[in-house]
Amino acid sequence: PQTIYLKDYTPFGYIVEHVDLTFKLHPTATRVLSKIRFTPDTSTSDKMFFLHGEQLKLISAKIDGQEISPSYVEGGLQADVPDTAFTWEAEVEINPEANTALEGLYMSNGMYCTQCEAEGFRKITFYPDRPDVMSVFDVRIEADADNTPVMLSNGNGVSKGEGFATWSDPWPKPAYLFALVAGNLIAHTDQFTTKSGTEVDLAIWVRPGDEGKCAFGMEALKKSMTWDEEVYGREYDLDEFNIVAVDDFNMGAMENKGLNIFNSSCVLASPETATDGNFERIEAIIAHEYFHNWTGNRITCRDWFQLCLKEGLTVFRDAQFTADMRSEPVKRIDDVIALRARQFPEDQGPLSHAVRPESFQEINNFYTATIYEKGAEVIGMLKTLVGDAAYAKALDLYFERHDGQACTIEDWIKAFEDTTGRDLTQFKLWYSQSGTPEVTVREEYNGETFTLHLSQKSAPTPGQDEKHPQVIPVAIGLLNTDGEEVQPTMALELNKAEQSFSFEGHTTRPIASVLRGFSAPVILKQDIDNTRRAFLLAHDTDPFNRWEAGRDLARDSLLGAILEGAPHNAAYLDGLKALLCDETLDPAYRALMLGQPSQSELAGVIHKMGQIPDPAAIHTASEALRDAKARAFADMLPDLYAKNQVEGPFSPEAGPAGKRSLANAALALVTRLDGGATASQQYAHADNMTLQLAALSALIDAGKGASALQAFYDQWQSDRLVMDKWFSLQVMHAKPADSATVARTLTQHADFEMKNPNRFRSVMGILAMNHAGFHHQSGAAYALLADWLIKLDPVNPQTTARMCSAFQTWKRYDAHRQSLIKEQLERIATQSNLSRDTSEMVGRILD
Ligand code: B3K
Ligand code: ZN
Repeated sequence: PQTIYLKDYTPFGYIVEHVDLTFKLHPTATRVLSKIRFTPDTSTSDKMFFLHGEQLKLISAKIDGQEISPSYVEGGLQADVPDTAFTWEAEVEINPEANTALEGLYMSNGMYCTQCEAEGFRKITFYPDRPDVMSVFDVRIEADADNTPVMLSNGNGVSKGEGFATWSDPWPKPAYLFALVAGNLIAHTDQFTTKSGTEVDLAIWVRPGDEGKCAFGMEALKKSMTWDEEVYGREYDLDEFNIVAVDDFNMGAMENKGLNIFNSSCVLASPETATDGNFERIEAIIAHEYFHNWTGNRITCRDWFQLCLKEGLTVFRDAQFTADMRSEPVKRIDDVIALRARQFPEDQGPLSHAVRPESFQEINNFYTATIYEKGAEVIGMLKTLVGDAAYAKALDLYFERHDGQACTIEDWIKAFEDTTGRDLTQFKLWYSQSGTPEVTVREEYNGETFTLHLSQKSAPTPGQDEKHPQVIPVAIGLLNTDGEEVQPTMALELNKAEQSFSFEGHTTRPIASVLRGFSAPVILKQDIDNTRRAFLLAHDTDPFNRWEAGRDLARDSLLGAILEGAPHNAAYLDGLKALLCDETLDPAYRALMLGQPSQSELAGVIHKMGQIPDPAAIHTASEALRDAKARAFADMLPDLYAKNQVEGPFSPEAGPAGKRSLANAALALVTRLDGGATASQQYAHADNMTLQLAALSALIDAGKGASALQAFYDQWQSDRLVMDKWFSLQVMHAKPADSATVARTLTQHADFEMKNPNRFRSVMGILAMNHAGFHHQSGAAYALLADWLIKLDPVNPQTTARMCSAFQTWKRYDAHRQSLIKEQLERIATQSNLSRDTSEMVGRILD
């Protein structure tokens, strides 16, 4: 396969003035008629007329009304065209039903649906399918009125009648934002008035039967619209905003202009069927896609190397939104847990790449935690460095200067340089240098001056042997021994390999709280003992670092147990106990405090220490620490559980959700003591999915899940999203030696569907997340996953390629496991007709 390089960017030689599309929908033979007005772009020199096109049957092509015979080339066609404005017309035939890759126009349960980002539009018609080609689109859809009464596309509805509908989108957009949905759909509707007084019709379209699961998403949408007006001054810009829920979808959702398409798992929710975690995620994804209207759609990317321009910024914006709607510290902690779980392993293994990569084979492989989450961290650092007011000014300038354009990271950075007068050249290394920097802190005190000696170092990553010092905002605060702040939070700017920062006038030695709020995506190395950590756990005034102190204690306790067979750290358990009883603290925050580093995170830490992680030992120690907590907190757990029961009708708001999460965390520990008695009561009385699922998990862990699992199945077998949970839970909670067998058995279940990405992930994706099960020494799980990736690749390359990352950490493990994994990777690599997606991923992992 061909490698594409950032440095090779050249603009398209033509301007697309206008696009007219007519769709004659048919499940196996859809006709797409296009009429496109092109003008040569006099500012460019490249006058080769190339249109992308894949899997299209060309019926006819015309230029200015004259039939032509274009020449087919790899990935599209070329034609001789006039050197003045001309009209291109084509008719093509496509087969939506055969499209199991879920890219382009496809069918899901009888409904037509599109996914065009990144390069799916070329599977719909011949077009310059690149994000820097923007145009206005008029669309006419024709379909059988009985089966397909609803027909939607981007922009505003213009007309509709028996068997047709027309749409017009006045905002120039790249083809990746094109969308069409048609089928038998029902709308949950509402209205929103923008701050300048425009009425917007809102609708969430679902399959009949799902109408009752839209209300929460609609509220989230209205909150997002208000928030973007208030915080970023951004208003919505069309007369209508439509959201559609579709069951078969490769990712979470898609921000098509005026017509967002969602994986049904990311929009449909009711108290009975969705957990608190689902509600929070739905609210965040609705916000994320809505926010793209400005950061992504009005201002888009020049090329796919600039993907973080829209994704990093939009993730950052949705995180701000969630922090405002819910709890800021809880959101920050959740995000750091996710970053360490997903981005750190990526950045420290063979798939490591820069936030703005320099090359790729298949762009779909670069919708990664690095582009999204590290991309958002980079924006957070920029905001910390320039300050809130300058950030707001820079954003205003960015929107004003670049509205309607396809931009680069240079444009983004320039908006900050021009508002602040700062030179951000060194900061830009965050976009080009891959890997997770390590920041080491050493303290010095002479009776008056307290000094922090900071240094930074980055390990080599694929293609980048040498690293330069980056600009790292290290937020710190100083406490006295009573836990009072003697230096409020301030950001130190570390921009050299080594640097010292002194604080004068401290007649007693202050206690430093370093990297507050996780002010940079780095690994902090601080030589402090557990007494200091216990002090910070009890007293740190920064809620993130207070949580982090507990996390560090837990990690050390686990490492001691895993590597030296040491008993669990009593200071950790005592400190944690005091905190759990502290009713001045938010229950959601206390629930997070009860957590501990995941087994794969521990494996990563042990690997970084230069040792070989043993998944079985890590599992044993993790379970033992949970047992130790259950015993140490035995006297207070029933009370903690009882006090955090929520009375009254279900509300998914942060307050009650936090109480449920603390009660459920207590339940998991109580179950270790009472063998499942409390859990079976909770299961019997649960009237919402959060309580029902937590009880079911606890029962499975107690070895008493069989009848509840059957009851759950009987209750929910007709609800696809709940059934995904039923599949996941069994794999997630399978014992290490049983995991592969449990997963294999589930793939033989009548309700397992490999073609539905949610269902596939709920078994195979979860298997890869069951650390001790996946890495069981038998190698059974490696082989099972590889079997299924091989089966899925010809059906759905995107989802297959994404799941190959389960193997990305393979070099952490012992020679036996490495050879087992290598064998599977090589088996995948040598399949004939392997997709470009999967072959790139496997190639990079093996490299
Ligand atoms: N922009 C889409 C992701 C498209 C993925 C293409 N493989 C969703 C989002 O980030 O909002
Ligand atoms: Zn996005």
